[in-house]
Amino acid sequence: MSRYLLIVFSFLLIELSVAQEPLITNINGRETTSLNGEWNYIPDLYLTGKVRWDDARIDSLGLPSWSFSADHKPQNKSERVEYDFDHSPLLTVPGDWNHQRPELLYYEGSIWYKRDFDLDRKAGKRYFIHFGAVNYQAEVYVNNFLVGRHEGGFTPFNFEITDVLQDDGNYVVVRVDNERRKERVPALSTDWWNYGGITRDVNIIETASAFVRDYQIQLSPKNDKIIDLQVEINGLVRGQELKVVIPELKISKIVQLNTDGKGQTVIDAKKVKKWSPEIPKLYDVELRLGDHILTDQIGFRTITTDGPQLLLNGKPLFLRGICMHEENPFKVGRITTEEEASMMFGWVKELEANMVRLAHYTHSEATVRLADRLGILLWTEVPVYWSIDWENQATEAAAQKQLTEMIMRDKNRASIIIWSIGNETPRTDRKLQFMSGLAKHVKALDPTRLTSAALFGDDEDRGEKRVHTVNDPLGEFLDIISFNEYVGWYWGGINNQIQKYEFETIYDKPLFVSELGAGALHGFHGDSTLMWSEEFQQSFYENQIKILEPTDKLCGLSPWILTDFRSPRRLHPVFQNNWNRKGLISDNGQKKNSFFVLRDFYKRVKQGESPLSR
Ligand code: GCB
Repeated sequence: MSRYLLIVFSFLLIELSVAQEPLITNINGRETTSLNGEWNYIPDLYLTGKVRWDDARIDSLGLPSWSFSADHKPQNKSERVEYDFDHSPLLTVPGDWNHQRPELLYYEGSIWYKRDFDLDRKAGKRYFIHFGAVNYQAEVYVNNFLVGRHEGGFTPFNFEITDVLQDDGNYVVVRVDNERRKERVPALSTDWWNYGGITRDVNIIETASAFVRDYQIQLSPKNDKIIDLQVEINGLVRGQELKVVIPELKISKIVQLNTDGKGQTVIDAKKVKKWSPEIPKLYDVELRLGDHILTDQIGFRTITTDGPQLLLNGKPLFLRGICMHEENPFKVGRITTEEEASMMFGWVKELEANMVRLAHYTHSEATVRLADRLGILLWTEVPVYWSIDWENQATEAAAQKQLTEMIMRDKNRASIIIWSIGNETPRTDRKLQFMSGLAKHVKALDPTRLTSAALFGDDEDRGEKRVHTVNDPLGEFLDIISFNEYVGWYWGGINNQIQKYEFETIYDKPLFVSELGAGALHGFHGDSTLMWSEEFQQSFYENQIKILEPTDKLCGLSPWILTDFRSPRRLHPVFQNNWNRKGLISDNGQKKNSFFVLRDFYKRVKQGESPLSR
């Protein structure tokens, strides 16, 4: 075989052996070593560290020394090596690269990350490297072995590394690529910053040879006196038994495991106190396998619909919502800590809201777990957004994979009531096929929650009234009919003309306004017709409340948006400067007039003083 063929063959073998590993859930409850902290990085616009077939050397089973994954150091003073992690600058993980270095603010492409780590390896144990999220594509090398590759910027993934670990001198290299591409999800155009990098925690998980990989423990959607439990073990389980224990309820139950490591049972839930925004009760739930105990904190509640009614624990519910990006306006970057999420949720509580639409992608697990503890209801979404490549099957597979990973990670979180499969998508046959497939996929994975998507409707004049009807055929496949409503901003005339609007849907299902909003620069004042003024935004909100309050079937709204956020599409040099100004709170944490308008409305709804009060 020629040298060239040998190289190609070796690369192919390496590529083929890279399988996607099933996700290990509940990282909090496991033995972990954190790899957060400072990582050296090399930006690589031309992929120099990956593509150099001409000059390759195969080092036994590892990758060639010129590949950045090798972290190769010159072996003598004459050896030419054209990269050097040790003298390269540092980025903090977790964190997007854009806000950490001015020269990376607009960077889109590949960056190589590298760090050394020590691990006290124990005999008989297995090790996995786990990433909370990397935007968008990650290629992970441990000790110069490609252990796995992942696509999708907001969901977790892990790879087993047991066999490539060394006693000492371990290192991990990750090539992160956030290039926007037509076939990706999202695709080329979004109204948010394309923050790149290792944006969430990195951990090494230590497990026994057989361990509880994943489980779903939720009230049965058919009978709320029963908890359904499904569990899956990774590794050989012959002869082992799993016990589930809820100490506070004095529940202890053996689960029989099949030879494929799966088991299921039902648990009596008569004594369970239900989770709700008012009393967000969580129970410690233990899964005991051998001498190992995996503990989670789980709340039990039902979320259902009955015609146009939305019901939480069987009682009518109105969603006093607000949308939120995963961005901290103060640091102008991705939220990476619980403190930052806590700051955002603090504002949500001040607004008298009980629900947040986490737009437009999966936010971090820490945020969702915090919502569980605070009693905030959540809508969570995948970035099937605007004009993704509907005709492309790889795009469809990528969307489905992101949905699967989101549901896998969060299916035990009481706060999440709605899985959203997308935002503002065209009404075409192909999109219907694509997204109805996603809706069915969600139901198959998790029948205990509701599905939705932010849809479009049509306007029609009916005498004095102008009626907006939400009629997207996708509604047939969804539990909640949601639509983004920009009457008075993007359509329907400005502000004071919007009073004759009415809203309806052709479906006998709850109707939800997933967005409404208008831009205003904090501190810029004028009358209610002056574009960008706080008064304009304030009167927009006042009018919205007037037109929405009489809406039949309305089960809630989540205006756009809690805080101003960065967007490269927002180019007005005076009023925008790369900021979308539809926040109720400015980029320096100042509340605009409209914050108080919405807060007072939500107070009224909460106190039973609005036709929308439930
Ligand atoms: C929308 C989009 C959202 C945008 C918003 C806007 O309809 O769903 O992502 O940021 O409008 O401000 O235009």
